[in-house]
Amino acid sequence: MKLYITPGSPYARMARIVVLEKKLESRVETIAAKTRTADSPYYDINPSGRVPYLVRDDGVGMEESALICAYLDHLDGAPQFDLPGGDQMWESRRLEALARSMLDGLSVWGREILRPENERSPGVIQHETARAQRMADVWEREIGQPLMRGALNMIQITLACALGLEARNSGFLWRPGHAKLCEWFDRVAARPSLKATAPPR
Ligand SMILES: N[C@@H](CCC(=O)N[C@@H](CS)C(=O)NCC(=O)O)C(=O)O
Repeated sequence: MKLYITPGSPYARMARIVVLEKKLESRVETIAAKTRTADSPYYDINPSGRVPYLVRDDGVGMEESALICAYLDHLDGAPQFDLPGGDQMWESRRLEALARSMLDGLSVWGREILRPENERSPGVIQHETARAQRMADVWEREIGQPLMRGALNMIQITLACALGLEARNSGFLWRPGHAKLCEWFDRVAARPSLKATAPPR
């Protein structure tokens, strides 16, 4: 299989973490794609131009980090990162949505600061800065949840990839006042799969 990524993409990082956690390196070739470039040859592979993108062994391509992570996790018939069902179903899905919401906002902010300075929108940056602060406050309250403390799952992977964007965005200062979140993040970020996929600064 081929997994198309960019080194700085938090969504691609989620898929890269699953590859490493599931020891799929020999089955999945990770390829850096040229995104956001007119006429990139990558558009012939994935017309949306986004990463992550997984081209399966049968040649069929799939996008969306959640789908790709689930597919990779299920390859061996023993998924580890699925959210629980039963009594915990709605709570786990609520938390996953909360982590995804934070990540989506940070990605909008990240895209804005990658634009040439004269094209950046101060309004968008202000809006996303405030959203990220509010979301860090929420997560400081939620981080003690058993689902965030137990075995690695998709909620934890998503939140860790969101908070890890501090490396790429000097304005994303989520640590002050969030001691529990710092303790949680630093512990999860020390896992080999997270260290190996840490975004470039
Ligand atoms: N909802 C998608 C989001 C993927 C996404 O936005 N990827 C960004 C990189 S972080 C991208 O490929 N951007 C290139 C572009 O927009 O052309 C997912 O979860 O995979």
